[in-house]
Amino acid sequence: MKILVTGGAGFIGSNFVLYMLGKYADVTIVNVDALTYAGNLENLRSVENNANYRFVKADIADRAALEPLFAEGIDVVANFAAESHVDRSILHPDIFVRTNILGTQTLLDLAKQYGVSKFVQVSTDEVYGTLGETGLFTEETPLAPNSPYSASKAGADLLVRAYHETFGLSVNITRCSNNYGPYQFPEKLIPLMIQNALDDKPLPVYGDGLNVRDWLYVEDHCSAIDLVIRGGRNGEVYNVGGRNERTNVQVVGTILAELGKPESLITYVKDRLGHDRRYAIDADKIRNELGWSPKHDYESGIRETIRWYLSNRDWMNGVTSGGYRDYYEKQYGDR
Ligand code: NAD
Ligand code: TDX
Repeated sequence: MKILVTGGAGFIGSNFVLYMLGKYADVTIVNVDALTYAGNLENLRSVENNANYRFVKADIADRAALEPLFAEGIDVVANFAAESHVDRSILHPDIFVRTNILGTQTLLDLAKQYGVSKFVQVSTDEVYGTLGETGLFTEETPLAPNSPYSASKAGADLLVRAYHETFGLSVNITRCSNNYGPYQFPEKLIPLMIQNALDDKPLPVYGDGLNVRDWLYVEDHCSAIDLVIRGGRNGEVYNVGGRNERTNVQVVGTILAELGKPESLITYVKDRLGHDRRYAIDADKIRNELGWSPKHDYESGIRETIRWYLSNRDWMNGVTSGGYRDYYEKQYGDR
């Protein structure tokens, strides 16, 4: 099986590439990534000489750059590439529309033209909007995105649906809750707080810190996508989540305790605009239909993750300093 993975140099995409190449000898991966600020090829150092892996630097909205790859023959597209950070979408919505919507549509069009067997769109629970104190998002929950990021992801989901309904393209959409684990860019809550705590800097908690996220270890998201690629029913949406609801202050408290740092580092700052209050996923469909279950419980997964950042401070420092961006030049030159 030849899979075109987009955004494979990002957090979840790189974990997915490592997961698939580690698990299967008969899977070939072409990783297409534009290497924005969030793309880091160092994550993939261990597979760069693997015969079943190839990296191509390209923008998913650049049809001319992608077409030769589709012309070679692709079985499955797994579209991870996206602008992914809610705060950045509040500052610069335009790039979110370009990459997340136009980029997805470009890929869909090529998938249709070249007869790809399946298109898997890696979406997010944020397309459902926000929950109150109770309830869970199911696949039937109406889309009600609140940020430019989630609106652009919802737009992409609707285009995936439209290519299925109108052109008969075989598709699946996965909607996962918040991921944590190795290689996450330190703009997101968990790595940012770990880094600040290690540097004895204030930990900026938005609003009252009581917003709830449903955390899933990244490898469990990867195993879900693998199952959907192999067995997802054509046209279906699958929610993915591990029922690990935590308030942001709970998450930050665990990080401080684990690192032996004082709670006085917590600093409450101005709330995020349009800040969704609570996410929680009902993942019964993927559990029942595809036999998915998460392997990592939150309490040990978060500790394992904190230890990973502690023992990979070079990775973190490289990302923070921007030094990781030299890697492509050194490794790939003009290619
Ligand atoms: P990320 O920001 O870490 O990685 C995104 C990757 O996409 C980067 O490597 C970047 O270089 C690449 N990219 C961006 N624009 C591109 C373009 N125009 N062309 C080609 N490549 C481009 O994001 P992530 O956290 O790994 O998220 C991956 C996917 O999973 C996204 O689609 C996101 O919406 C979705 N998702 C993320 C989470 C989460 O908790 N992080 C949860 C659910 C779903
Ligand atoms: O400095 C911070 N302080 C803070 O209180 C940051 C960066 C975040 N937060 C809060 C905002 C959220 O309630 O922590 C929570 C998590 O924030 P993020 O890590 O930015 O994640 P979130 O906004 O929930 O979105 C993430 O999960 C769903 C990913 O970034 C998305 O790509 C994914 O779709």
